[in-house]
Amino acid sequence: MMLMVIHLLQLLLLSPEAESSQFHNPNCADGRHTITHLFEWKWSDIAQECERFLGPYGYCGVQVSPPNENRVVTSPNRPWWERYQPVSYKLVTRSGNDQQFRDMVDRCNRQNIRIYVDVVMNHMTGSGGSGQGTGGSQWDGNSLSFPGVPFSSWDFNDASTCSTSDLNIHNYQNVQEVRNCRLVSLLDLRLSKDYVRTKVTEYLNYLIDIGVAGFRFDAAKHMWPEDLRVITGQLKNLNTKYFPSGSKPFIYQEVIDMGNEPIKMSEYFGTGRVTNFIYGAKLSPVFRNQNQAKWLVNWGEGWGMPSSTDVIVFIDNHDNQRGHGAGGAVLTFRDSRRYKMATAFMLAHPYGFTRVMSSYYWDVNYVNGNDANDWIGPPTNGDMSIKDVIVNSDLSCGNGWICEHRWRQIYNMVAFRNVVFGTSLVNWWDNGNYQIAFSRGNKGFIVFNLESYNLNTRLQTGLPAGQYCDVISGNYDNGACTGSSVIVSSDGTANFYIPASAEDPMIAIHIGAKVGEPKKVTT
Ligand code: AAO
Repeated sequence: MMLMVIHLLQLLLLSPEAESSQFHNPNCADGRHTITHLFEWKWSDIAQECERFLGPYGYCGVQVSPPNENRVVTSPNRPWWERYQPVSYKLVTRSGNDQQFRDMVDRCNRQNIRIYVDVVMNHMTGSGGSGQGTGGSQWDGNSLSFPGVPFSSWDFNDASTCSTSDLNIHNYQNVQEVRNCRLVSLLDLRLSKDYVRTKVTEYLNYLIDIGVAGFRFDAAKHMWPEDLRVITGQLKNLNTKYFPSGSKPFIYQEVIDMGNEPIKMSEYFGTGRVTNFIYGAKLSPVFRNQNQAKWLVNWGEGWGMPSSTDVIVFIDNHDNQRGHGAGGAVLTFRDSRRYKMATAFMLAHPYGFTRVMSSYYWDVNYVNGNDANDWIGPPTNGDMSIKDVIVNSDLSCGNGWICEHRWRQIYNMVAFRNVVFGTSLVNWWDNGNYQIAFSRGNKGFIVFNLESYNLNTRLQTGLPAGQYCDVISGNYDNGACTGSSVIVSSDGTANFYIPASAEDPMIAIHIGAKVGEPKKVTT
């Protein structure tokens, strides 16, 4: 009997569920629940942003561009994607060097802002070519030599593991091919080898020691879950200077699974969360008036998406905002009115761990339906160094940086999410078409009008009586609303008026922006 109990206990401990939870926790500081991707920012700018904005406005953390040495691509001239072609694991890129990276991690952690590193470990540079990386290391893509690590031809998949004649991936329906051949010709590391695993693990543990909170695993679909299991099993706990002892890194894996390929998101839950690309692809058409908003009543698992705690969610990412990766015509900053609404919905809704994209501007140039400028890198100075992020007095950014994370309608919804966190979605209302509303427990309420006519109706908010600031049209500052406000009566109802022509046809209220009560952006 005793033996049976022990056996059962062992089974429980070893079950995928028990194992799966350990890399799922984002490690946010208390009361914070959203990260932003500061795509291509310099470390010195991110450090300042943690201090002057992200900390005070309630963000949890930042996804940073790959910090390790990459190939210098000059044709085209310094595209953003050169950073997805590693040369070594030294921390030297156009975003900054090792010392600047450490300074950023320390300064951000002091503001309760976590750093999540985009880790490229599926491959090194594209095949062919040779040169010096951003840190001065030599590399040779013909002989497969990367002395900065060092990796040599032994350390890559080849004809013995990949069956296509040119060693590239052609057929996404063939699992072996997707995981053992080269993604767009990128030299595919043999992660089944102990030596390769050790080098990658050393890099991850180096970042953990510096104080990062977790990782995005780039191209996870192209790595075997078993290899990731072994690698993550060798990771250290997070640095106790910033995190409770025993904390595991947060891991979210880039797996594009739209349902039409054999590789499934669920294969990766054992080593962390996954990027849910279905989310932005299905939410964008709703906010483009191509699918009725009333259907969002069971948004989340009800739409065939994985469990809330297994995913990270976002409207667009650095790939699909420019037609790379999952595609799917997602909303972006270019369609800002609809984008703000979709983002507000994401932040108000309980499903998933949320990430806000923060972009830079580039001129699109459509040729046969594709953007010929999809490669353009971040704003640069004459010597191709990355431009500083300038911030204006109205909180917006200059120098070509879009800074969606600084848009009022977005940062106030980041605070909304913090304030209502842990409550369930109640008081769903819709007009049978494109007007919807819902409460989060008795802490927050949001209404959207996607119709071409005005919304003017009385709705149950679930909130205590009082005057609330609409955090979409303004802020709660010095005890007063700078935008419009909503009066909730003692029965919890309030009247809402949203003209179809409103700048942002939505209203959001929560108990952290209630007149007469202290302002709250975290909980
Ligand atoms: C560059 C050049 C290449 C050159 C290469 C090497 O552009 O011409 O050969 O250098 O010299 C980024 C850029 C690449 C760039 C690369 C390296 O996007 O253009 O190559 O850096 O510099 C797949 C992967 C996914 C990947 C995505 C872009 O599965 O992991 O492609 N994303 C990550 C990063 C990304 C980065 C890399 C990986 C590489 O986020 O920035 O690349 O480190 C299907 C598959 C997807 C597949 C897409 C695109 O998607 O399912 O797995 O993504 O195709 O190939 C519908 C379907 C959907 C389908 C989609 C598109 O929506 O439902 O499943 O259509 O067909």
